[in-house]
Amino acid sequence: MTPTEKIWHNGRFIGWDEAKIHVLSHVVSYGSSVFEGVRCYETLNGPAIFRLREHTRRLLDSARIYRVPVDFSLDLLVEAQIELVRVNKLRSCYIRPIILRGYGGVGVLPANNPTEVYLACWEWGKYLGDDAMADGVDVCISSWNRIAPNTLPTLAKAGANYMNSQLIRMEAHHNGYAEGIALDSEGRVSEGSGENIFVIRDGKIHTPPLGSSVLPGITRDTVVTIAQDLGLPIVETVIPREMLYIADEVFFTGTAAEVTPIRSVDRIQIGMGHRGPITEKIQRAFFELVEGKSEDKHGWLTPVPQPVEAQ
Ligand code: PPE
Repeated sequence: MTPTEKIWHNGRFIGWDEAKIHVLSHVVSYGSSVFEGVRCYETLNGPAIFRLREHTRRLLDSARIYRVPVDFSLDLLVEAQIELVRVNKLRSCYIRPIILRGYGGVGVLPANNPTEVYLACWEWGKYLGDDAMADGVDVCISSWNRIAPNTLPTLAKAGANYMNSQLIRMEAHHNGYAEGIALDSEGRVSEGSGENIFVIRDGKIHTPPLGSSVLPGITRDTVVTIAQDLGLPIVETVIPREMLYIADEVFFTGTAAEVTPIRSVDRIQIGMGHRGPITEKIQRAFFELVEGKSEDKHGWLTPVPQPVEAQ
């Protein structure tokens, strides 16, 4: 990661190296953070942030679920992220808003632990490798289940959830796979360690419902909308594990992973063993949209004004 100049902290910009917390901050012992991942794309009209409002809303939803008080409004945080990209003079980047419980009281019950809000950004390339977008990736079913309901809420994008994601991702990596797919506590398909999943058979696209312990992905919602706009049949439904093995196409979605095809699951080849035609159609529509090459009919792109020097 190449550092950028500025990070936003509680309403003002500080230097990249100044964005530090005390080791006894509540978040360090207890995982009490919520965060986001947002992408800013280079378009013909300059940089544009994709679905910024929806990401910021989910950030505040995550804080609400965990009873973290936040003094900044949705509008203010939206404006601050636009300004963040502008002051760092980036044409495309990944934005990481983080809200955490800070330094103060000790013990699990947050007492006198101030809320700290940070917004950072940096340049980030392809999440699952450069060749993944065309060739697809090899994945496995994880031996770790996704977090069960009534343990940690998966509608919140909380730091603590990513201990589960780390187990899934590390196991997959050590066994030679690009990523792991977790089943939920009932044994149904849930999601990747950092991606939602879509399964296609006989022309019909399926994705697990929110009740299958998934993060309500913004890219997931984008792909559902793209499919509907293209007239492709798409349903949210509980998906049994073996459906993956007999699928024609499978792909991941996520802000970092974008739309990444899956070419094998547990070394069983999916379809022709590379990106399938429906995945390609959706992937193309996705990139045309985020890169501003097709009409932004849903109003998903927020332009970032260019710094004076770059004009
Ligand atoms: N599920 C999980 C568990 C998840 O972490 C992500 C995003 C998604 C689904 C897709 O959500 P969305 O980005 O809104 O479409 N994972 C983020 C973090 C990746 C990381 O390694 O950090 C991301 O893609 O930005």
